[in-house]
Amino acid sequence: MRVQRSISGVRPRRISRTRTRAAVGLTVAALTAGVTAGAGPAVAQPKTAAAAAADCSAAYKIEQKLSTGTTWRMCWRYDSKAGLVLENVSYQPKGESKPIKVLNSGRLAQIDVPYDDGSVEYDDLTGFGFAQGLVDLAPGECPGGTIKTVRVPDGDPEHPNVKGLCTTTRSRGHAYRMQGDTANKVFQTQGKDLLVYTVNKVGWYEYMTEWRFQDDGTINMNVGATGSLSFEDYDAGDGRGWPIGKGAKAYATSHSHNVFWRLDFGLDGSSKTNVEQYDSAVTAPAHGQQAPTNKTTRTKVTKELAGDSKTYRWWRVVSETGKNKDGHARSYEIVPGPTTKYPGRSFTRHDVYFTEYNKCEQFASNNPSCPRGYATSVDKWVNGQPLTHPVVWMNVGFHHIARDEDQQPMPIHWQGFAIAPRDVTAMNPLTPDELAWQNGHWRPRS
Ligand SMILES: [Cu+2]
Repeated sequence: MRVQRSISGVRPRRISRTRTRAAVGLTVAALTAGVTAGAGPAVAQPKTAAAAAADCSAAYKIEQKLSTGTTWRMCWRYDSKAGLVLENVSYQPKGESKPIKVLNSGRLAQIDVPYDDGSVEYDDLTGFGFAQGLVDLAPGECPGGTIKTVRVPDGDPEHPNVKGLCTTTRSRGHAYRMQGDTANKVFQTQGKDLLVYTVNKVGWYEYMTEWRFQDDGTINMNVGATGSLSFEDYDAGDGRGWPIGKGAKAYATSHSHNVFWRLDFGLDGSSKTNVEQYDSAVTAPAHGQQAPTNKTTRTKVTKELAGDSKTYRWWRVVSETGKNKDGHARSYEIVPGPTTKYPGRSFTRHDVYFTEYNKCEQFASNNPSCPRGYATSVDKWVNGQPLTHPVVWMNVGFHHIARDEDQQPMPIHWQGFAIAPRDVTAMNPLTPDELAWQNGHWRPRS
């Protein structure tokens, strides 16, 4: 059996998951001060486009120019509940003279883990010491990159500084390919990503929180669960688990991982953004038409919304002021990942929430940061307020029915989503110079 790192100190971190929840009371009590404190420096939220570049001291700055010419800049800090928080995230592809701000901040907002037999439900971020579970990364775990040291708030007094934050780059294969005019001319680029990740151990699970910043402006955020199945959460086979030992016994109880992210957009340096929802409807071909028609409609989301994904529906966050060189409003589109929506809790019943910014609203459930009497989950914060500074809460669920292959260690299983630029640049940010004239309704040169 694995040996758990021993923890001493005033705040007992859950060392392994048991069915008692003694740690919860203490952890919540420690948070009465309001908004959770981070280890990093206080980072002011720039209000102007001029302040788009990440502003923080060198130790808390991440700046990476990828070999394809795109630079990503951001500040990081470490929150006592949320763990890694990325702030003032900006993107500067090769054709842009200055950084284009994307996010004021991006971070996890909860990992809710209810077990199918109803025995237990873990709120890993707010109740089970997710942030304090940051682990040291072995040198080989950050190939080609650097491992930064993180001071963990309320962490293990004997091990307050953890070599826990990896920043590195990785190839992702073709960014594009296009045949040129002659047979041997090919325009192609191998895309490069900046990766930023931590590993947080909660009980028997280890969660990798990964942020992937592509050179084309896309940001992928994913949580990967690995480590071990929670062996305390086995049962004798009540029909709510899967046998993973010899014969029909040693049932691992099925459970869900409902992961929430909180994104505070600051497109082009302003928090004033508009949310739009798009829906498309296909109708049978009319007489004389060769194909069914498809009509896409835009609905402006002017008030707080609990949104549900469906086929042909998507959302984007649009800058009120920033435009690209074609004069189009800059925006980021939300690209959902696969999800299994868990209907068991009010806060997990929707795929995305858009709420008006409120500093105390930090966690999607069991939010400890607001005054007494304030609702504690994101669904309750959707109550018709006009959106002037929208905050995006994304809920991605995974129903984990264990399998034999989950032992041992458990193969990492990922869940997450992406945001992709839509009209942030006037063309593909990786367009080779030779093709830069091919914008809009161009004609081949004769
Ligand atoms: Cu699981």
